Amino acid sequence: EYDPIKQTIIYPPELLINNKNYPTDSWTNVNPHILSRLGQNLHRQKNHPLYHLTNRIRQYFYQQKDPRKQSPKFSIIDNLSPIVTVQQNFDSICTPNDHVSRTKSMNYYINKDTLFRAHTSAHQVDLIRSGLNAFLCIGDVYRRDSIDPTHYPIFHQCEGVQLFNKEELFMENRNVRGEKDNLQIFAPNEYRDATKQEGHTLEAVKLVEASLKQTITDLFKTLFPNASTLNSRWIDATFPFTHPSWEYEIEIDGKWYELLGCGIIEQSVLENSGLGKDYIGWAFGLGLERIAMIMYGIPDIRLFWSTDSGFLSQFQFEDSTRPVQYKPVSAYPQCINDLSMWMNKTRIDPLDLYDLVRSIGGDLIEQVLLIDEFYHEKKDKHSQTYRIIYRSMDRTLTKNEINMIHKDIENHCQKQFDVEIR
Ligand code: FA5
Ligand code: MG
Repeated sequence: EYDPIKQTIIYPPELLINNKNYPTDSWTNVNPHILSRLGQNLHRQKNHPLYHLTNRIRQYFYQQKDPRKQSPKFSIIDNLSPIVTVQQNFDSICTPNDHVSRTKSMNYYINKDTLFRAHTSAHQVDLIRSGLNAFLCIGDVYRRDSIDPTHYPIFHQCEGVQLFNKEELFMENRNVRGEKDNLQIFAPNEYRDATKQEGHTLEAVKLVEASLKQTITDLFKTLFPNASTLNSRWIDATFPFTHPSWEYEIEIDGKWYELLGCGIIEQSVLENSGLGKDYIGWAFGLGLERIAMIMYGIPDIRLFWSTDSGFLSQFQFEDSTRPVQYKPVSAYPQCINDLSMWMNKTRIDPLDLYDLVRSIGGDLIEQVLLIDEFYHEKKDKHSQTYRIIYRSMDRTLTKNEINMIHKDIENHCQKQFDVEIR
């Protein structure tokens, strides 16, 4: 319910979301648009661009094996609920109580204790605590943010975390006599400055930083075939849960795009996970839409939510490594008409039908799909149903205009193929 005077939504005492009741309070600010998008899981929807992109990221990390076990090093988690606690989203990763990122104006709260996760970092501590030393966590995240072609209130992130103990970090390092160096992750009386946290040795931090940056630059080399011709840069950044921290940007047509945030995990975050004594690690958070927009040339972030077949059909393929460049579809509405036929003699080759439809409908035909085909024993006849999707690039077609073209196509089919229109 909307209160036109206060211009706010009036909430009932409880909200039922995903079969669970949540009490509302003065923090509640979720809206019907957000709730209506719940559970779509675009990243797990087959043939969606975000599905192809996450497949490619999975493949890249899957190749990295644990040297002792020869099994993949990284676990991949993509099905955690986006409804999290304030503890998970902020406290667990050491976000100060007065930090701006907690405000109502930046997040979608269900109530003062519960919100739609603002980032996949909300799951870092739980996943580390569950025993994972290297993982990806993929999911939808929610933010009240500016509205423009690259920002949308729901987008997708891929979190990456890798932890190292002393053996793993310094494995390769030996001195001139072939003995293992006595290198340490932690040292007492160390200081915090721009390059490292207090308690960490500089050599440990530099190795973790190198691993992080190498992992990310190699990932983008596999995602962007032209990576070597793209300019990229590391920008110093700040996050409450990493130090030092960076953002990674790439330049396209003279504009810089921020693709991710990352850094050396704050030791207090690892302490919250129960591993603070032995491990050091890196973490990153990729913005998946940003990467997919560049990879596929998708000009507007709203398109990821499109159910328009002109958009989705461009991503209908099995091999996620296939290079695709998105071709803009018209802004005018589609009109869908089906064509069902009994074939008196031989089955129609769909390619012949496509030709015929195209020759009559011209550029008003956006797509033709063979959506049903069977053979009827008793009638001894083939049946086919085609879905014809009409759309003009430059105007809204009238129903009447389309019916005339469709009728024309039916007449030509009867003449050319010896069929009965059903
Ligand atoms: C974060 O969300 C941190 N959790 C990332 C991180 C993880 C840092 C682990 C350190 C360690 P940030 O708010 O910058 O950071 O978002 C990360 C990425 O998400 C951005 O680089 C951008 O690619 C993408 N992004 C951010 N806001 C939006 C938005 N409104 N729409 C689309 N993409 C966005
Ligand atoms: Mg950022």
